[in-house]
Amino acid sequence: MKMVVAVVQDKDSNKLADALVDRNYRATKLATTGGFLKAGNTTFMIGVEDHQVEGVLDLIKENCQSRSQLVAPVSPMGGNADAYVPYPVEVEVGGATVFVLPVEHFQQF
Ligand code: 2BA
Repeated sequence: MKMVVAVVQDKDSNKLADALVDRNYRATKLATTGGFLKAGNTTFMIGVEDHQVEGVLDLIKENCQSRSQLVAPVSPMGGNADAYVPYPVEVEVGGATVFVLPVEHFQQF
């Protein structure tokens, strides 16, 4: 068994959740925050049999698109003004960041 952990953008999360239910995959959605943008994103935990991993990855790929996002400048406020960038910077946020982890034991009570 594997645990697929996928960090996706909030905009894609409902579409992906619906697609997972349609295909009978079980998932848990967590409200998370990206460390860099400090903006909300969504993390899915999807427990599947090994042979289902490719199907889940395809579904994530189909339902999550990459977009550019602007990072607002943060005032140095006593910090190092040399590193301060006074204008918004555009970053490309991926469709999904995915980790596939082995599951040692699975049990439901
Ligand atoms: P954030 O950490 O908010 O990152 C958003 C986007 O900002 C990233 O998109 C990347 O394009 C950029 N970025 C992140 N750290 C950067 C840095 N140190 N310098 C320059 N640009 C940087 P993605 O790479 O597609 O990541 C989207 C979200 O996925 C991340 O949101 C984070 O929540 C998660 N993520 C990405 N890589 C991860 C990892 N290795 N471990 C855990 N979570 C990760």
